[in-house]
Amino acid sequence: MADKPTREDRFSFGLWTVGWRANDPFGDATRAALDPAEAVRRLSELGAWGITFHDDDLIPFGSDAAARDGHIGRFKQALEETGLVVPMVTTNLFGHPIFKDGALTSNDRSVRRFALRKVMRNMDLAAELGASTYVLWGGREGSETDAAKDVAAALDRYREGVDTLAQYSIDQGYGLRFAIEPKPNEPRGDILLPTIGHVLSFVSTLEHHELVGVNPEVGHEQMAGLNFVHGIGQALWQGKLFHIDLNGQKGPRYDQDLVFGHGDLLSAFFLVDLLEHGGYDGPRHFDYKPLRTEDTDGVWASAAANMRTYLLLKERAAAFRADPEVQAALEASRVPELSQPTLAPGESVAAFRADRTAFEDFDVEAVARRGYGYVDLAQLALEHLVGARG
Ligand SMILES: [Mn+2]
Repeated sequence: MADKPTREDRFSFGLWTVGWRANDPFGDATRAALDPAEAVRRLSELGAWGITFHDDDLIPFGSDAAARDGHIGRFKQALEETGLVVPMVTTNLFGHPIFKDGALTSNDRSVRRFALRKVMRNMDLAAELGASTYVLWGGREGSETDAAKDVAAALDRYREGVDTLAQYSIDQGYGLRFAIEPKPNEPRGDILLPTIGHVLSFVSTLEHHELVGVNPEVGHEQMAGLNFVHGIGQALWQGKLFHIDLNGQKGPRYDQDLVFGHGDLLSAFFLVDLLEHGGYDGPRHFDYKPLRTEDTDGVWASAAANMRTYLLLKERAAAFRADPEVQAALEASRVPELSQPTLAPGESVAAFRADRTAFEDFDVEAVARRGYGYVDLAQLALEHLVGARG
């Protein structure tokens, strides 16, 4: 069985996750407010490594300077006591009515200017607390009717906004990297930069593109019917997986934010396998919501469940990789062969065209008849996942 989580596992949680009071569009809060310092202490006891927050999670919107200093001071004291770190910070650009038409892409220019200043103020705090990643989730950047938003102009403003923030980090020497979080819808009817692919493409147009990557969330891609593991595979391939939001989701529906693995377990298994063996060394950040049915004890049980599930899947993925039967099945399925370039080293296009074995003399029918054995491979993975094999 998996060990207890330690700081080396680099598990982090949003303050808004364990602190969610469980108010939803149909009902009131079911839990009392959680003191951020208490969140730090409890997460530390459970073996977490880091805590993240939106400005308004820590400092209620509209707090005066004295109240703001008090909130930050108590939080910092808890961090010092526990040794918990703040690897990532983000901005709430969606809660207050001022952002009802978006922030960086609001049609109202004064709202865009206010939003940029709100982010910059929180970047100052992020740098002070030693954060290295700044997440941008544009939850209100979008529309409900296509009449309302000039998408090209909105993307111009989005780009201007991210370029301005990146320049601010450079000028201040903050060394922050930015991670844009895609989501297809909710709270807006349609959100700009809805998927990992949209973000990766957008980032390539930025002035400081090297400082900007993606923060994909399991449920957000699945809401769009997409394969999260493939999305993460491409983000890693492009060197753009700057951060990740782990949670659970049961297919295309509202954003469930379930405990990691409490949605599509098989996908969670392959995701952990990819993160552990695919070269990702960033935080394992949980962005989930404790079920509305749970009391305070249930909140901490759910936080522990996220980490335990990850560690169990990590253990299962390692056993899968180490199993000689799996290695033979991978060979039989030609999985390693995909890493072999299609052309030979130094082979010219002319030489390739002259190779009759590639085309004219190629036994198309024989190769077409050959099975790939992927079902065996999938079953081996499933058996490791459920603990039926070593
Ligand atoms: Mn979500």
